[in-house]
Parts: sequence; structure tokens; C-alpha cells
Amino acid sequence: MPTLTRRAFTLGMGTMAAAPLLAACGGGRESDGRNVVVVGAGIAGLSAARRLTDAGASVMVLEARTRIGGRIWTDTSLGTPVDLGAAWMHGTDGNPLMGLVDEVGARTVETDFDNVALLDNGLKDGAAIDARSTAATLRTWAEAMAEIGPLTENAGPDASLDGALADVVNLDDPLIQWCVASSITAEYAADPDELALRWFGHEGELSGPDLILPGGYGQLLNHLARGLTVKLGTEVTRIGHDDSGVRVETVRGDVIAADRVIVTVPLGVLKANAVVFDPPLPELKRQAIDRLGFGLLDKVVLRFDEPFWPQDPDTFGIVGRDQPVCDVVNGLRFAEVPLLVGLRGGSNALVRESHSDDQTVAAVRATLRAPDPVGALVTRWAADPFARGSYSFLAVGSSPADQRALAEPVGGRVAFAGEATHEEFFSTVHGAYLSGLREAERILGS
Ligand code: 6YU
Repeated sequence: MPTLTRRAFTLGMGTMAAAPLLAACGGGRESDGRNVVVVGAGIAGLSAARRLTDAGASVMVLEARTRIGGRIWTDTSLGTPVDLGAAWMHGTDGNPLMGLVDEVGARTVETDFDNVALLDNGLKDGAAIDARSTAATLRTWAEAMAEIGPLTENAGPDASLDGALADVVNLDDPLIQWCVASSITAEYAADPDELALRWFGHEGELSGPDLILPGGYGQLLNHLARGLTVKLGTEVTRIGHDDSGVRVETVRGDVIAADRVIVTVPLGVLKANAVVFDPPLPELKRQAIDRLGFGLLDKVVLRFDEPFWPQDPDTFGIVGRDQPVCDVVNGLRFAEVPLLVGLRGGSNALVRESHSDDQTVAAVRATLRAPDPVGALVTRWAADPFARGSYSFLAVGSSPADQRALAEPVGGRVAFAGEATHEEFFSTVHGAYLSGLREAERILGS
């Protein structure tokens, strides 16, 4: 068991001051090779820690934030659980998260992104674009995407989605601009000119509906984390390793020795070199970190006393490009209080992260023709030092080989997990979860 000079924070045992620690895993006795430090208490780190702990390994999770969950963050300050990061379970068939949902007994609600009303003039007084043109827009878009499919096969490494799009749709059409903003920029958290044409649409997709958890994704995290040793408020700055083991250093200068470490910090944190590796990471992994994309999806959540919009549909699409939000998810479908959840992605979202909350709310209100909300939440995932963005994508010049290189352990002692390391299901919660299990199994099997 890792030995600490001060008691480690065990979830469920109360709040923890960010206490200094100086620790040696397995210090003074023969190590069985299963003293493991996990860096990051997002779902990848927690799934790895859960699997290893259940198999009898000695595990300590070090988390920079004062909460678990990372890019899963269920906030309750608006009087109901609201997911400020991941919200949907994408697909149910074979989704490993369904097991957690069942164990927790969590309620789920199906949503359908095609159940959308397009708005070109607000929600209250303006006219929604009629259902026929919405259906026609979705059909045109689906046909255009079907045309892009074959173009990806022969695309060179430097080709972006942008050029191909211009060939198959009219990018001056405001309805098509919404399609691009919603089903490319918000979906992939990247602008079309950043996405590699060669790999567009090649990611794995689980079948079955998209589900929202009205009680929040955090329920699954808390369940996964029960009884694990998690040190909150503990930012890791340096990871040294050699034949004898690993040394994990924190921002306070404390050092934890262990047999192995699993690094699950987001790709954005790796890109920023916020964790120093000694010796430095191999060239192939460094190149993979540089080449892969790390994009941005932000949310603007508005809470009202009374709904002023219809119960149906699941989402409202805001017609045009560079709108303050491109999609507005209808909270009446899942929340206990009247909520609207705006989404915006890519460079549009990045520019808007510098706007104040008041400016942001005013812009969304004006677009929706909404009354004053009684509460609001605005995310800034790019500015968050422990995320530096929302999720990974295959950028122009990158390929799935980079995802494999990112996932490759270093020196038999430093393993890597997290959504960006999952070749099939990158950018998702289930991909992150599976990547944690993958690295736990690798250690248990070694
Ligand atoms: C999904 C979804 N989803 C929205 C938004 C975001 C993401 N995703 P973590 O970062 O969690 O953990 C690492 C930890 O490391 C973390 O706790 C850090 O604090 C810590 N750390 C960092 N540095 C450290 C250091 N130095 N020392 C110690 N610790 C350190 N995924 O499946 N469904 O709905 C969404 C969404 C705003 C930001 C998402 C979604 C991505 C997931 O959140 C993500 O993959 C995993 O949580 C990552 O877990 P992890 O463990 O790898 O990393 C017609 C039509 C069109 C439709 N249009 C609609 C478009 C919108 C559709 N998409 C919506 C997506 C959403 C809402």
C-alpha cells in the first residue's frame, strides 16, 4: 500500500485540505510491481483505479482539481443537476457505461438530434422555420455527407474537410451554415478546415439512442470512485522513471514513488507541456501529441422561472454561422426546472470565451428573444488549465497511428489513458472509460 506521511483522502471520508505529502509506494518492502499512481480522476483514471483496486493492486489517484470527474462535471447551482461537460451517452448497444447506469439505478432519457426545430428569429416572437424546410435541410445535409464518404478514402494527409464541403453543399445558405456549425463544429469541437478529410467520419459509433442522465453524469463517477484513494488538489508537474520505478512530483514539490504510473491528463494538458517527463517522451509520442487536434465545445446554460418555449422538440437549431450558440437543447425534456442549454464549438466558441458572462447571456438572450433568466452558467473549457479544451479530433496531418502512439506505454512503467488514446471511441466518455480499463489490464497482465 502506498504509505503517506499524512492520511490520504478517501472518497466519502469528508473534505480534504490540500495537505503536503511525501510518499513511497511499497517503501521498505519487496514490491509486487502493482503499486500504481494514477494521474487524473476523470473517468479514464477512475476506471483504471477501480479495476486495479478491485484486483488487489495498491492505487493512489492524484487529481489537480478539488473535485473528481474532469470533463464530466455535474453542477447543481441552478437547482437541478446540469452537466457542464459531457452530457450524452452516445449509443446504448455494447456501451460499457450501461453497466454503471444499471448499478446506480440512474434514470435516462432518450434524445434525438434529428428532432430539431430550426429558428431564424428567436423562440418567443420569431417564426421557427417550418417543419418541411427543416426536414428538407436535414435530407440535403445527409446526402452531402454521403457524398463526402467516398472522398475521404483517397484524401491526402494535408486535405481538410473544408474543401470537400464546398464541393457538395452551398456554404452561403444559412440553413447549411447551421448544419456545419451543429453537426461538424459542435460535434467534432473543430472547424472544418482543422479536420482531416481522410479520417472524417471514420470513428466508431455505437448503435442505439443517445441518452441524457437527468440526475447528471456525476452519479456514475461517484459510484466508480467509491472507496478509492483519491488525493484532490494535487497537481502533478513532473514524472521521472527508470528501471527501478517512477517518481511522481506535485506542484508543492512532494514526491510519490511507485512501480508504475498511468497518465490520464487531457491531450490539451500534454500539448501545453504542463507535465514534464524525465526522460523526455519518445519522439513518436511527442509528434502524436503535436499532430492530434484538441478542440472546443462550450455551453451556455440559462434557467428560467417559467418555460416560454414548447415541450417538443429535443433541440432548437440557430440558423446561420457564428451565432452565439448553434444548438439549444430543450431542458424541458430532462430537467426538473425550465432550462435551455446552448452549445457552441470551434473557433467561434474560442473567441467567445473572452466575453464576460453578462455579455454572453445578453447575446444568447437576444438571439432567442428570451426574457431575463433567473440563473446562468457559462463554460470556458479552453481557459481551464486542467483541460485546455474539450476533446480530441483527427486534425489535418494526423492519423489513427498518432492515437496508437499516444496510447503506447513508455519504458514499461509509464502508461497513458484518456479519451484521446482510444482509436475507435476518442472524444467520448465510453472511449475514456475503456482506455482506463485497457491500461489497468495491461498492468495486471504484465
Ligand atoms: C460524451 C458527451 N460532451 C461536452 C463538453 C466536454 C466534453 N464529451 P478528463 O479530462 O475527464 O480527466 C483528466 C483529469 O486529469 C481531470 O480531472 C483533470 O483535472 C486532471 N488533470 C489535468 N492535469 C493534471 C495534473 N497536472 N495533475 C493531476 N491531475 C490533472 N463525451 O461521451 N458525451 O455528451 C460529451 C462533451 C463541453 C468538455 C464532452 C462528451 C467528452 C468527454 O467529456 C470526455 O471524452 C471524457 O470525459 C474524458 O475523460 P478523461 O478521463 O479522458 O479526461 C443534426 C444534429 C447535430 C447535432 N449537434 C449537436 C452537437 C453536440 C454533440 N456533442 C456534445 C458533446 C458533449 C455535450
